[in-house]
Amino acid sequence: MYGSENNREDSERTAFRRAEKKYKLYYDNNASSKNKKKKQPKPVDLTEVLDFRSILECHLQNGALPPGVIVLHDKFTSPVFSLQNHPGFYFIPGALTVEKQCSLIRESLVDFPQPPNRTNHNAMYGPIKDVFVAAKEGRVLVEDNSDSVITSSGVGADIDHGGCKGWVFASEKDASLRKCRSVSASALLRKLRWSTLGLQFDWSKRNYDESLPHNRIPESLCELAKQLAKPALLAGVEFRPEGAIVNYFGLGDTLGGHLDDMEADWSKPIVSLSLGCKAIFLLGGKSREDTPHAMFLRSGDVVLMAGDARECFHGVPRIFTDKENAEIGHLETLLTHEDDLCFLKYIQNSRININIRQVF
Ligand SMILES: O=C(O)CCC(=O)C(=O)O
Repeated sequence: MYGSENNREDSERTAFRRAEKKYKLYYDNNASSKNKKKKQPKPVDLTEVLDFRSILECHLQNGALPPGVIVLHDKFTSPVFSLQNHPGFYFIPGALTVEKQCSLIRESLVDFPQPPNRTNHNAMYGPIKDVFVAAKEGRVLVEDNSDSVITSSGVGADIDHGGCKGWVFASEKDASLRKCRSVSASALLRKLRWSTLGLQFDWSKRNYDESLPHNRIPESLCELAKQLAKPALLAGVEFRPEGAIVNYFGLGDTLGGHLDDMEADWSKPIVSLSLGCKAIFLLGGKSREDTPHAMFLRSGDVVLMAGDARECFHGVPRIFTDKENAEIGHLETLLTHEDDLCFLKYIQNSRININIRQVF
């Protein structure tokens, strides 16, 4: 009782926390559902959530804009919006083509979590290669504590060390024969929360660790980010993508209010790409006491945060994975090839965010 009272106070202490709580997914225990087994999400009031897609449609039709919303560039690939009281914040609805969204989804699942890029699984298992493929093949990650050489016949015949020493992927059959700790690749994929590209971010020290092995950000992503960063840059100023964080969200996952303040030059934007299920993004002020604006982020939307906006708290309290609200029909019509069905299955319940930064 004491604990729950305390938690309630804590969760309602600041305006930002109150907004997070308002939009977060809660289940309705008392819902009079015919199917008692299926948990019902509590209804949430979305009337105050800014919808830049409808704002874009109205603006294209008759030039109208809701109070507080401004247009910064009409001549970019699509109009770039901002908020009157948030200099340095840019919203480009539908900036990514459907083809680009699909290729970024594939890369985010297959290529971006590959070593030397780090993921949230590194702390527990060390570097793991090919999690997505292993999940597709129904493989299991097992702790390899035997000294014996693994041969292609006996137990462990189907073992793939995949660059990781202590833990290795095995077939389900081999995993069951080995009496050691194991976790299915599909569980690892479900629990994948982040991967880092380019310069590796050390979450425990909250800084970039240049001593960690890393590859450069893939060229195509680099070029895309440079192009998208333009509305936030003065003419002739260059944006150098040096690090990126890929966030993976499943049902009920949230990203708490935070600042991205570990980069040297805050005049350079963070270029943030949304893929998959629709989300609610909160953009607050420089204090957690400032009431945040809530807005929908859909697959293909791009947000830039530069200058003053770099000092503003922001977070993602909600993703929508139900068919009606996820709004990923355009992905469903493109990811129909047999080879793409595994990506479709993942993204139907998930959201991916790629945010690209200049570090120095
Ligand atoms: O998921 C998003 O859209 C925001 C991500 C973000 O704020 C971050 O990684 O710092």
